[in-house]
Amino acid sequence: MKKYLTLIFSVFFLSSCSRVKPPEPFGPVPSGRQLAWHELEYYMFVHFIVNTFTDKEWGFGDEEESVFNPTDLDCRQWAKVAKDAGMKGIIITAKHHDGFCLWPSKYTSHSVKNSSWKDGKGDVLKELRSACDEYNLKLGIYLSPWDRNNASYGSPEYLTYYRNQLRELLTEYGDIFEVWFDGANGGDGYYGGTKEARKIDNKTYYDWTNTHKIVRELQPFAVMFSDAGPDIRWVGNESGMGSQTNWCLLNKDSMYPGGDFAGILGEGHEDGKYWVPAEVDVSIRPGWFYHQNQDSLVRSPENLMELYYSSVGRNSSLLLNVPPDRRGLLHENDIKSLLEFRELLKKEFATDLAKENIATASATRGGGYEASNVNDGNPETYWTTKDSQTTGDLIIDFGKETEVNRIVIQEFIKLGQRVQEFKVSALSNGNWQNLIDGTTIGHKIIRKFPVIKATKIKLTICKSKACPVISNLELYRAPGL
Ligand code: FUL
Repeated sequence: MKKYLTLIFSVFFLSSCSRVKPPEPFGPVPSGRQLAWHELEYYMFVHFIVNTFTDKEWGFGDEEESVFNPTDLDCRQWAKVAKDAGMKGIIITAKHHDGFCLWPSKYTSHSVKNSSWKDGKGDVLKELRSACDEYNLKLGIYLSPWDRNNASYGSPEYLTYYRNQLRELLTEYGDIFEVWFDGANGGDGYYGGTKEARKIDNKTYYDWTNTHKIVRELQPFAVMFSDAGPDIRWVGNESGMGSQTNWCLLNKDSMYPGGDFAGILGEGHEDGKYWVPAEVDVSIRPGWFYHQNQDSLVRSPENLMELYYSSVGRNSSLLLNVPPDRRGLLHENDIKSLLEFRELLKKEFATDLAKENIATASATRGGGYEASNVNDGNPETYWTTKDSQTTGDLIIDFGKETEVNRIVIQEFIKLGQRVQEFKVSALSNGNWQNLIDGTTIGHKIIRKFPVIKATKIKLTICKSKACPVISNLELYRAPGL
């Protein structure tokens, strides 16, 4: 008995001596649903509605339901392509500004139920749900707040309609990972035949607080996107450009969808009170909807790679739109580009040169927070310093001359986003050469630099709001220079 007690005591004593307390979280931190979203990084947007058949980008709202008639609609093809392309989910325009619904909503006749597709018995949402399940993809919905078809748009009655539709989508189609609230509103529309311009006050009309409650209640794990969050923010442009300085933080209290905030959404707010990371939404074609005359204008695999660097590589996610054609299929040109891009990605990040090599740091917190945590492949471990220290060097020693031209860096964001300035340098021919000057890191950044033969690579944290907490560092020799 005594032997056991001594053993238990010594194990307890030793482990409590060697265990050092982790840093306290600093500033806002991501919620569980936001953390899960950060992991997705790359997913598909699907713009498909009456516009696909009328060759428009914004339908007026007066389109006959019969216009919607895909000859060969196959959501399994979309899902297979998304999966093969390396994407983690699909967000579909359940309803765009024209008001037509891809599911047989109880609250309107303006939907697939009055189209000629499947004699009005079809439901695109249902088909997409089962395709996503088959290919293990997440499903998200875009439900346009602006509705150019609905007669009550602009009155309080419309809000009830909108929320009823939201409830339908959030209760009848399984788990939804993201709900996309678009801020666009051009004013004029069909509006039940009145064909007039209707102005609403973006700030007050939609009473977003109460709409958000519905999402939280029915799909507690879904993140909500808009210009102003609450969970995920627009990046401020539709050209695929994340900002190099990119805080996951936002002072969103006085912000709302459709407001004039594009200028600040890229960088976010360094002193932001809320965790609201950026999502880059961009189309693989010039338009959001399919237009045959854009078949030759599909982004090349190389161009998609640039988008990847300017989104995922800049602490954002990439929501890439791939619009189905009039058959209801993703077009061959788009598929080719997506799959070739996937191959390029594999080659770009083929072998992590930091892994298996020795990582050291100018200082550590000790007791489990050593430099070796940044290249152990475990996202839950990290290198950090004592609380009083907000700068430091992290060095990967190759042990021999090694060519390198890419770096991936991740902060352990569960403890907040901290780093304000960093640089990367290389020990080459006995001298330290500066490769990169940077600002924020966050969930992930990926940076390019010209190929250098180095024996060591050093990440210097020059300025941080609190002790830096780095969970991952990868190095690559990508093809080319
Ligand atoms: C915009 C819309 O007006 C476009 O049609 C598209 O849906 C894009 C993603 O958001 O605000």
